[in-house]
Amino acid sequence: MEMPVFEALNVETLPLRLGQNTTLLQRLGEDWRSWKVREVGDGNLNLVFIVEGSAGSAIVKQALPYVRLVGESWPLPLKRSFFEYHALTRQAARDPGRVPEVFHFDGEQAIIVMEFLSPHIILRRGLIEGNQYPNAARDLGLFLARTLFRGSDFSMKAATRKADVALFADNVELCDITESLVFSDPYFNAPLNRHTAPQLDGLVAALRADRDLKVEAQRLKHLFATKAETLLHGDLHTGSVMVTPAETRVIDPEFAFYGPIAFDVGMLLANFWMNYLAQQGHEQDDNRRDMRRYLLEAIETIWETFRSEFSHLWRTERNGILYQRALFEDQDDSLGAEQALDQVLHDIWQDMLGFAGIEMHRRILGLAHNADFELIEDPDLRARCESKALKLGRHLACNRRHIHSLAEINGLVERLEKEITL
Ligand code: SR1
Ligand code: MG
Repeated sequence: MEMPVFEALNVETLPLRLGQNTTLLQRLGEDWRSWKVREVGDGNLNLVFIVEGSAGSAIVKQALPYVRLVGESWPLPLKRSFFEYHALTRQAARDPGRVPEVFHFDGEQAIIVMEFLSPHIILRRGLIEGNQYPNAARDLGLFLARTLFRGSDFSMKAATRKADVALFADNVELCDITESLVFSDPYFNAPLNRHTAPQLDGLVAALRADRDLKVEAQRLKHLFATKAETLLHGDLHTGSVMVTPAETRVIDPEFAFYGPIAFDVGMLLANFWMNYLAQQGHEQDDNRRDMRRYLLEAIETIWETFRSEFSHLWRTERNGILYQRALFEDQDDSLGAEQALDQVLHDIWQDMLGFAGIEMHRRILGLAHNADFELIEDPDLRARCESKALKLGRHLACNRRHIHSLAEINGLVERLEKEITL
């Protein structure tokens, strides 16, 4: 049998190509010729279409065989769509209602058809505009705890988890992006790097010459590559979250693979800290004092919710091969289980701070920058904001074993924000 050839969709061909799919016809309406199609993808990798019919709407996401941000010179396999689909199904089971519902998956054409979230917007965009989302931090803390705990050996049957580790181990190329772009490229003059120049040149040179920082970045890469602890989202920044004032949904888990719990937590918190340090570049007549307070509180809420939900799951759903009840609760030693929980959370805390620091560096020094800083037009002002995040990132990565509370970090963040010099 001949293999169907991959073909990228466009707004004209999409109805013709998907108009025979019964699931879609049910969702969107039978008259596929009148579907309205818009391409809205602004991410680094894929095509994303909104399709509206007489009966409803859907998102059609298609992977391209290359990195959209860079072009065909950087090939990237279509199978990332398969991993995204499988991650979405697992996340939906582990934290119901938090990810878009999947309507249809076509592995050969790398297409996922899923729920169109409306009127949701990308959280990063909303935060840049100075909007507050009262439920987002708690929802994200719950998502982290539930997906990361329930995808681990604390909870899963060993055979199921090992099969899943094997399945996601094939997401090699997307892991390679993270391994290079996050953990290594920022710390040397890699070809695709860029930063705000010349303003940041001195600081960038100092960071690249910083032996302690380079060693910490590599220790964190070592952890990322070898600690297959749980099924990660793998790219959980504020651009992977969609919100309304009431609702929070997590999208885009194509980087999913088995790695350290602390990675998703650290990456997410880093993006809140970066948004905080970018606020100065976005405030105009509006004073962003309340917004800054909201962001620091959101960081505390994410972490505290994560801790408390993780602890709850530890006490109620710890049925995997690790820290078995037979050794603790069943021997009337609940205190032992609590002591072990403290140790596990302590390790996550220290590693999460490190991953957060490295994530801040790569968004300012590497290939993939974030809109929080990029949308600040004045390069001097942008560089002032970025330099604060670079310093914070270095502190978190190198001193994480001596940092004991978020209050301590948030105090430092407030002092940094008030600094005037570069
Ligand atoms: C080449 S891909 C660059 C970045 O975009 C994705 O969203 C990930 O964050 C990746 O590191
Ligand atoms: Mg993405």
